[in-house]
Amino acid sequence: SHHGEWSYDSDTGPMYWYYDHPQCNGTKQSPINIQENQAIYNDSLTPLLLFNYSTVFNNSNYYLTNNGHTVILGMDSNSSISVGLLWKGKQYNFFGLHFHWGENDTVGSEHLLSNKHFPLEVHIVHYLNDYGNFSNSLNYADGVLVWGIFYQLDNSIDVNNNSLKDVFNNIRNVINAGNKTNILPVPLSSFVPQNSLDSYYHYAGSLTTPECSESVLWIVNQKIMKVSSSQLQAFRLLKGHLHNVSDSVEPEVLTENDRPIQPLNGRKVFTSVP
Ligand code: BO1
Ligand code: ZN
Repeated sequence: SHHGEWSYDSDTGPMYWYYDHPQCNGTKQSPINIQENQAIYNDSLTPLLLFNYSTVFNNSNYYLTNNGHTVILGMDSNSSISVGLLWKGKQYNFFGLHFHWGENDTVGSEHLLSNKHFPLEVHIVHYLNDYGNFSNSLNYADGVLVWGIFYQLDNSIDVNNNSLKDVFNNIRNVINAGNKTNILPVPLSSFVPQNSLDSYYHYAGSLTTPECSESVLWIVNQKIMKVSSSQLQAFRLLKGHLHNVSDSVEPEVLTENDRPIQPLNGRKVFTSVP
C-alpha cells in the first residue's frame, strides 16, 4: 500500500485507519445509524440561527478543491463578516463544505436514517469561534459542529435551473487530487432545504475521516435535499491519491467515500421534534 495514506478500500480502508490514527478506534465515532423511533425529544434543541448563510459574497473567492478524499467547497473571504450559525448560545464559524457519495445510487451517505442510505450527504463544517481556528477546535468535545444534509435521488429536478448548477458542473474540473477551480459565488443556503432549521437529530461523535477526532457535535437534518443521477455521476469519476496497482502506482478512483456506520456504545441520539 501507499504508506501513510488512508483510503476507502483494501488495506488502507476504514478497517485499518486506527493503525496510524488511534482515535479512529474510539468509542464515540461517526457516522452512525440514526434510528428515528429511538431518538429522544429534547426541548433544548432550539432552531439553528444562521448568519450570512444567504449572503453572496461577490468579492470573495469561492472554489472547489479535490483533496484526494472528497471535494471541498471553500471561500477565501476578504470580508470581516463571518458566516456560520448560533446554536445553544454558541457561535460556530463556517470552515468548509464537502460531499460523501457511493459507488451507486443505493449507497453514499455516511449516516443512515433507520437503516436507509441516501446517495449523497453534504457536510457543512463549523468550528467554535471561542477556539480560534479549526485545528485548535479538534481538542475540545464541543469544538466542531457538522451540519449533515441528506440528498435523495430525484430526476425530475431541473438541473439547468438549479442554484447548485454551477457547483455540480464544476466537479468535472477537479478530477485529480490537488486540483482547484474557482466557482461562481453561491450562498450556503443553497445546500440546505427550505424551512429545515427546526427539525434535526443531534448526537456527539467524531470526524468521519482520520484523525477521527471525537470533537464533533453532529446536527443531522431531517428534511432532505434533491439531486439528479447525472449530478451524482460526476462525483464517481473523481480520482484520489496514488496507490499501488500490481506493479505500478496510479491514482485510485474515488468511486465512494463513505465510512461505514460505527457503534453507538450507549450514546443517545436526540431529536428537536416532539
Ligand atoms: S467530517 O465532516 O466528519 N466528514 C470531517 C472530516 C474531516 C475534516 C472535517 C470534517 N477535516 C479535516 C481537514 C484536514 C485536517 C483533518 C484533521 O481534518 O480537512 O485538513 O488535516 O483531522
Ligand atoms: Zn464529511
